Amino acid sequence: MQWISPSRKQTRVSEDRPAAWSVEAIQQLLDLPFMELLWRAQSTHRTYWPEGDVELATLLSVKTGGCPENCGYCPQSAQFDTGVKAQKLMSVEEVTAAARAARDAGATRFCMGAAWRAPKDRDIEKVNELIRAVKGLGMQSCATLGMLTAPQAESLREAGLDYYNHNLDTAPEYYNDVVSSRQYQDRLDTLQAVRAAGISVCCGGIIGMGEAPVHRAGLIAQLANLSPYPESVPINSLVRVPGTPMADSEPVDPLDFVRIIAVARITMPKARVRLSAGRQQLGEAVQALCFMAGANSIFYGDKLLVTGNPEASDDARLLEKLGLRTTRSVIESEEAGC
Ligand code: SAM
Ligand code: DTB
Ligand code: SF4
Repeated sequence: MQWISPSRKQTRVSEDRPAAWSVEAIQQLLDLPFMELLWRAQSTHRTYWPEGDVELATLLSVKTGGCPENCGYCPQSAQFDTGVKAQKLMSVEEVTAAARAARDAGATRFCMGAAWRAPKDRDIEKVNELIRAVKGLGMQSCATLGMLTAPQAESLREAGLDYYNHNLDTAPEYYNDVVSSRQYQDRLDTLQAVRAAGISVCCGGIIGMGEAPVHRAGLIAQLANLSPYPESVPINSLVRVPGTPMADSEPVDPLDFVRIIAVARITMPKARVRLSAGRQQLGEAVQALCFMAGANSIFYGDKLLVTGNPEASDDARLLEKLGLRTTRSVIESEEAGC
């Protein structure tokens, strides 16, 4: 069974938004009184996502650590001493077992992450086998492997890849404070190759890296102005990992984080907005506000790539407490004709 019923298929739209979102317009939304902002975001959410379901996506680091890039937030960069042990690409058997366990625990999407700057063509061949294995289990597949060439993106698409995750992370003006081993344009080029290959785009960013409010608005403007905007938008709160240059960053004000989710929902109404890294620090009440603000996807499973995530059983309990249904349960009731 495929966990995508016809009514859940993502339609790509660009017409339900202004021609371009200015950073000022986004900043004005972010500065609204909190209740006004939440009301607007929840109204948009109800209009575009009447089922109100929450997608469960499970992450697996299929190739860990030893990355030559210097992204200041990342525990997997070889340039920082974070204690992460480098591991080579996992086998098809190992990945299949993990994907099957994720599916059996309720996930509908399986996301494979690799700590590469850019994969080699022979790496793509191996990842294609992993994609075919995940697709064989009836799950949506997602991969995040670093920069891609156009032929590599096409090869991934031919293997059945549904989504490619490649984050812009922050506003262009703040990017050089985050990473110096690549340029913002490199990210945009890969996103373009992914789009051209017909793969759905998963693209978001990180809040809490010392950026100013205008940079947060700038990130959302960049995402919302992609044409079309991404089908999935992961919003991460920085996980401050000892040994990374950003380990001592000021923690994000939780209500400011909720505001970012709300503005992502308003500006990209048809996207799955994913409440991503950093949920362990948010607590249940703030996560509930994020769902109110329009988050409708989470990473599900006790690990992100190398850092922790809430236990699946705690997430299941939270969704139950809030009366929120998972995408899987909505699809199953549709199929049963309920
Ligand atoms: N190497 C590939 C790349 O950079 O595109 C894929 C893996 S990379 C770990 C995927 C994304 O994870 C990054 O773009 C970043 O947004 C997010 N990420 C990494 N470390 C993080 C952290 N400490 N806190 C929050 N998000 C993080
Ligand atoms: C995304 O936006 N967040 C995920 C996923 N895409 C690949 C990664 C979060 C990583 C958090 C730190 C870690 O565990 O490495
Ligand atoms: Fe490498 Fe990706 Fe980590 Fe940057 S975010 S250091 S590219 S694994």
